[in-house]
Amino acid sequence: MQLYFKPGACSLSARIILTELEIPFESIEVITERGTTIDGRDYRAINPKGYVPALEIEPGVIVTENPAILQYLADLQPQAGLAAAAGTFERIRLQEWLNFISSELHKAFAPWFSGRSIDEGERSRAEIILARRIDDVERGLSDGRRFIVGEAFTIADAYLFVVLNWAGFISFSLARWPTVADYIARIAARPTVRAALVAEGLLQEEAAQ
Ligand SMILES: N[C@@H](CCC(=O)N[C@@H](CS)C(=O)NCC(=O)O)C(=O)O
Repeated sequence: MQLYFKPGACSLSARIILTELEIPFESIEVITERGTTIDGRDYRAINPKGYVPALEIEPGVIVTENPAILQYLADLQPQAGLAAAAGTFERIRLQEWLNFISSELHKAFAPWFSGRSIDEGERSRAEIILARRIDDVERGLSDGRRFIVGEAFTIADAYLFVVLNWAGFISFSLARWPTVADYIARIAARPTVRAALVAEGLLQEEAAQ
C-alpha cells in the first residue's frame, strides 16, 4: 500500500491509522505546488485533483478523499474498533463527525493555506469562522467523552487531531477552548500519533520517547 502525503497535511491522519493498524505501507511525499512526487513523477497521473492524500491500495487502484480513505482502512480490520460497522447508527455518528471535520473545520483553515498572503481584515473574518467551528468541537466534547464519538479512539479522532494541530501552524491560540486543548494533548500522547509525527518530521524522535 502506498500513501501519498505532504508533511503535516490531512494525509497525516491516514498515516496515524495505518500505524494504529500496523499495516505495512510506503509513503511518498508530494510537492503539490509542482504537481509532482518527490521523486519527480507526475502526481496528476495518480490523483488528477492534485491534492493529498491518495492511497494506492494495489497498483493502479487509488482511493482519494480523506474520509473515504480513513473508512476504507478502518474497515480492513473491524476488530480494531477504529470505526463502527457500516449500517449501524454509531457509524452514522462517526460519519457525521468526519463530514464536519472535512467540510467545516478543515476548510475553515483554507484562507491560511491558500498560498497567497491574507490581510488583517481577511484574517480576522477567517478567525471568527474558525472559532465557531472550534466551539462546535468543544460542545461535542462537553459531555466528558474522551474521544469525539465516544469512549473509544476512532478515525475521526485521527483526522480531528491533525486539523486542530494546524492551529499551531497559524499561531491561533486554543486557550479559549480548554476541553479541546485537553483532547488534543490526549491524542498527541498516543504512541502511534507520536510515531506518525516523527515520521513526518513534526516531532523529534527523542521527544517521542
Ligand atoms: N477533499 C480533500 C481535501 C484534501 C486537501 O485539502 N488536501 C490538502 C492538504 S490538507 C492539499 O493537498 N492541498 C494542496 C496543497 O497543499 O497544495 C480530502 O478530503 O482528501
